[in-house]
Amino acid sequence: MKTRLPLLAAACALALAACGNDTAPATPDTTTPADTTAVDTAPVDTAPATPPDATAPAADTAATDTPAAAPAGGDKPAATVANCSTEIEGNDAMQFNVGSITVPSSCTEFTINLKHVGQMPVAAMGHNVVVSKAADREAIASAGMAAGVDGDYVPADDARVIAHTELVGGGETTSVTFPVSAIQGDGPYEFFCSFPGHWAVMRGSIAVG
Ligand SMILES: [Cu+2]
Repeated sequence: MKTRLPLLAAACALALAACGNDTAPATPDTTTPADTTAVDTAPVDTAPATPPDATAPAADTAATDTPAAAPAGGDKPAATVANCSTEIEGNDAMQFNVGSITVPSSCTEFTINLKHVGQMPVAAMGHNVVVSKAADREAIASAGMAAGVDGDYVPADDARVIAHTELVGGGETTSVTFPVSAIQGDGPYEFFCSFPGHWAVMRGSIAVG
């Protein structure tokens, strides 16, 4: 026993966290005898590190599930692609009608036609299509605010912008064509509307398939 106590103390010194927690609850210094029992039983009580462990992975899975369950384009359908081009629609409810675009690998260039099917003017509900790495979307949109409506809310001469259309209002159409090789690097890539506030919801994935 005499040898064990120093060992315990040493163990406690090493495992500061465990022992610190045990000693803390045994607050009253007056109840020294109680302390000893507390220390003895406490490790056993703390041992149920199992429940925290059990919850931790659960929380982790939930965390990873959420982004996976919320892809860039939400649950919107994939765009219809033909002849190395597609047409997507934006509306007055701040929505694109598609959530993803798959570009055929046989295409060397790809065209996105944007049709604003709403009626609101460009200053109030303008839409464009910007293609970039998903990781650059927010920074591009922030920088684009300075460009204003006349600058299509796209930062000028910004290498992060792979392609973009002009900004259009209700009833208008626009389009942009870009080399497919531009989205064959280190993605993932997205298309989004850079109108202030729209980029958070008006977006989807674009990839070469
Ligand atoms: Cu928009």
